[in-house]
Amino acid sequence: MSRRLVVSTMCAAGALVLAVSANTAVVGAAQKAATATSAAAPSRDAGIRAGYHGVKLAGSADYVVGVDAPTPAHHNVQYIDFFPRSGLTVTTNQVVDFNWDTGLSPDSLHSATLLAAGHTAMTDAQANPVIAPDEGGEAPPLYIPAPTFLSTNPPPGSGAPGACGDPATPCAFDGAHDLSSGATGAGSDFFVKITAAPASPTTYVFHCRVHPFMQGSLTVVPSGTATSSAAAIGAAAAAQYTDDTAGILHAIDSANHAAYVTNPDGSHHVTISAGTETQYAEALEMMPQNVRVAPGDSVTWKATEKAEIHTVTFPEGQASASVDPLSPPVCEVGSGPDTAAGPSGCTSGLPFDELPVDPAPHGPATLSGPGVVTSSGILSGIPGSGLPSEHTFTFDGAGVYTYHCKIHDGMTGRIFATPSPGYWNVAGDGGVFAHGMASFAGSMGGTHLNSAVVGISPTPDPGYFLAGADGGVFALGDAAYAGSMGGTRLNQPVVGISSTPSGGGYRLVAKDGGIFAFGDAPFFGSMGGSRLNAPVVGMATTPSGLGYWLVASDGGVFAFGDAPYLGSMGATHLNQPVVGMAASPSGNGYWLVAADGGVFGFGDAAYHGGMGGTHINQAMVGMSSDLGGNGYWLVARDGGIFAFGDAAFAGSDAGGPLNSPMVGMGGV
Ligand SMILES: [Cu+2]
Repeated sequence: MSRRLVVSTMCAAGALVLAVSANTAVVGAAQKAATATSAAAPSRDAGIRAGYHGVKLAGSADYVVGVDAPTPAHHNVQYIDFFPRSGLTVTTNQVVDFNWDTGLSPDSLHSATLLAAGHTAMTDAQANPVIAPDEGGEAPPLYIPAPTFLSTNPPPGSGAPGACGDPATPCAFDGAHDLSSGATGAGSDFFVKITAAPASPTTYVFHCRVHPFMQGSLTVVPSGTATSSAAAIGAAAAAQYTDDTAGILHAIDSANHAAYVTNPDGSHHVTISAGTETQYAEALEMMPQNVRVAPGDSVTWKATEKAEIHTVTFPEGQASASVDPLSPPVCEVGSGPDTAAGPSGCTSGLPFDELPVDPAPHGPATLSGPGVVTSSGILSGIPGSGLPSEHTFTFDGAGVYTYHCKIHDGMTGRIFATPSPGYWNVAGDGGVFAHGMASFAGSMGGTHLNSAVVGISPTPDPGYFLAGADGGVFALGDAAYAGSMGGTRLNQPVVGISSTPSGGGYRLVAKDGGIFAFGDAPFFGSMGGSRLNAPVVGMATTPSGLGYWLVASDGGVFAFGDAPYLGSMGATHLNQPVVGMAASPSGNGYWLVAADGGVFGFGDAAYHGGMGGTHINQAMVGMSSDLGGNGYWLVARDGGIFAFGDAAFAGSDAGGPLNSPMVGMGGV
């Protein structure tokens, strides 16, 4: 086992991001919530790339039409949209640049296909389907016809007769023949010169053959008639991008949750999403990307998109090439098996005739450990496709399982199978006490520390981070150190740490609500610089890692990033101060715990009991949800553990002498 120990004073400050956004004095809980929400809003907007306006006029083009648009930060979004989709009025001999921005999702694939008069997206999709049954009962049973993906003319610079598409040799659109760029992705351009010269204004549809309902239109008017202004086209594209992006980020927030059900035998069944969509954009993401289970648990992926297909394929990358539903291009042979398309192409004159598609699942439904090669086959919510919309795998062996979609390679996820239940308690001197299935990965007990340890956050790798009041971070076990505030003067001491679900980063929170973010944990705002009624005492992270909550000792809750605000105790009289919080694994709820053991649940974080009103020997200092979120543990200053719901009691440290009181806990 590797053991990476980082002493705080040796740590250079990493990605320091201090709080600036919230600056209003806050009074009651309602106002706190409102402030937190408005503080969070600008950071979401910051995820939208500034400066994209759909127009980057190249010297030789009169107009630019964006094909798809840059993916928002931290996301893999493909826009099923042209920018603008609203009509463009042009005239004969003008040039339109269809532009695939360099910032598109790496999985984006679209054609810009201009249709002859009288052709519609629907008639073109019927003539050039995305996917069709192979003729003659061949195996595999489906194929993608070449013309759907190929350009109608040879590519520019190829020297072949009719080659076109660059600024020097734009392809001619005469209005009588379809003209297609072929399917392509980020960083491409397709220059089209309008040669159609209708006597009266005539509208032509353009669309994407990969996503047939992604469409826009060109109206060609006789010369001398007014045409669109490039500035107006740019403004329309920018407004459309803002709307599309807000829509897909909202859809991602709705889908980015794991639903846990605990079975009678104690195992869990988890349901997550493979992609989500709006009319104009698709999230090519496994949501949540990182999911924690116990060995023996099963996970169901739901693919509900009506315009996209996906697979869930283990492991990620080339190692699962044998179960890829897409195989290399072939030439169609009238009788007998199709043959591989060679460099000289097919007798049809095309470079290839079709791409075979095998939609079936291959490999076991139960994975004995990471490295097992298996695939769901093609999943889709496309109505009438006959394709299943969900698939379930069971994870028997402990370990980290990587997977992805074989259609969209960048659509990745991980399943962390960690024995459960168990928990770690941490004391102020850095001592760590592991119970149940939680494995001990080292501690700072017995080491001289510059300041007291204030919290622990487990990672899936397995291991955990400890945070010191001075902002020092200690990475133990396989937890990967990503920076700290040790050695930097802080306005207020750090009071907690919460790692991302991947284990690739963490955030520290200070007493004044300041947030310090490291590794793969983006900063989405903080309460640093705001006047707080009560000090911040704890934090929790959402399942996506793209949001977090802070809690103050008066029970006020502040939500940032994709963390929903679901209520607080800020306006309620409490017998004892709040000392900690835990998020429900769905991301749709959280619990607060007070020093007297009172527990307050919000959202889907159900109340399973607490110690409020009961005599306890020592004050509570923290809490943790169990794996399924149908139970939780509380830990007291003397190491006493109180288990509720289906969280199993796995031992405590009460009764034994502690060198230093407990300050927090983490569980699985
Ligand atoms: Cu996919």
